[in-house]
Amino acid sequence: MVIDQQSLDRLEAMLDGGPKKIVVVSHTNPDGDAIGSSLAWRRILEKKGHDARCVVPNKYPYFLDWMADISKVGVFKEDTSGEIARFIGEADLIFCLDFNLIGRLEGLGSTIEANTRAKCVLIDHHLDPPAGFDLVFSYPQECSTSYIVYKLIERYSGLAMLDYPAAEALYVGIMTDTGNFSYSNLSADLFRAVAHLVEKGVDIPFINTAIYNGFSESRVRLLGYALNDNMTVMRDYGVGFITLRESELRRFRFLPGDSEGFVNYPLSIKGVRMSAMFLETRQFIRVSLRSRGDVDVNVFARKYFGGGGHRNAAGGKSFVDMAATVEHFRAAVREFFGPAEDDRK
Ligand SMILES: [Mn+2]
Repeated sequence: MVIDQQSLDRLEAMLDGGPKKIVVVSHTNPDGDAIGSSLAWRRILEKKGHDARCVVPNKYPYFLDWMADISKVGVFKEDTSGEIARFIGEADLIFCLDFNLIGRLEGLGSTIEANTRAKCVLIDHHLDPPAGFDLVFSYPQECSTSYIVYKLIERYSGLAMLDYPAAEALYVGIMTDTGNFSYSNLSADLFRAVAHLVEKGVDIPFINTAIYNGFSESRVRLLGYALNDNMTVMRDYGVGFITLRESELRRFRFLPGDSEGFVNYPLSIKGVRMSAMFLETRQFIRVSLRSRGDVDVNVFARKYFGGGGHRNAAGGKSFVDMAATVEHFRAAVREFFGPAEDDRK
């Protein structure tokens, strides 16, 4: 990927002329890429002399707790003092990382929109066309926002400014968003970037253990339960899905992030090319979708669940109960893939 000179010039113009108040915002239910890209970009902005803060709508998953600077990430939902809203109100610049619709940030979104003075810059790799930004760095073909931030740092400040904690944060984002380097959007240049992060001291076995072997016992038991009791495989379509109701989540003392990665398990079954997970929350059912090859779950998520994302990883919401959601999904699968072999006769 190449960042064009004109956008870079505009970014530099926005950041020039003395220290600025800057907010680095990422999406609801922040994942490794959201947090990793934000922490790294904030560090660069700070090194450039700016007063920069990371803010997310709700709490990040506990398996990221070990990351440098993470305790300084502002969680908008948990801030009863209004301090985060004040900081956003005073900000000169707002960077939006790893999502492209401010409307999806719920309460945090309206707080951002209330600040009409701040310029909004997007850095993202989701497919939906971005709207309402003053400057856009959107590269939907790239594996992660963290990789885009790496390329941006390379051009904007130079990689000498990338210190160990920032390199580690970017590695976490790239690793988690590529399924530990197993998805289809990997390039030789991405591995050159990763090689550079390793040169900066990134300790891969340590990070792997921290992210993938840092779960609670109840999370592992919930996974076993979800797969054994709550997974359905629609063999004729090569589709598998998992349901998790609120009562079940309570039984396993569910914490945000606990279901991270569950949706990938049906895809590990031979012949399954699309998987879904339905996670019940108080307000709606969160729908996660994954696929292999050219099965486009971005299209599926848009068409049937009012969402979107990437070709092989997308999400949406359902506002009816679990039984109705599953029925809607089954019908959607039949329509999306056409009649199965058995139905054809
Ligand atoms: Mn991402």
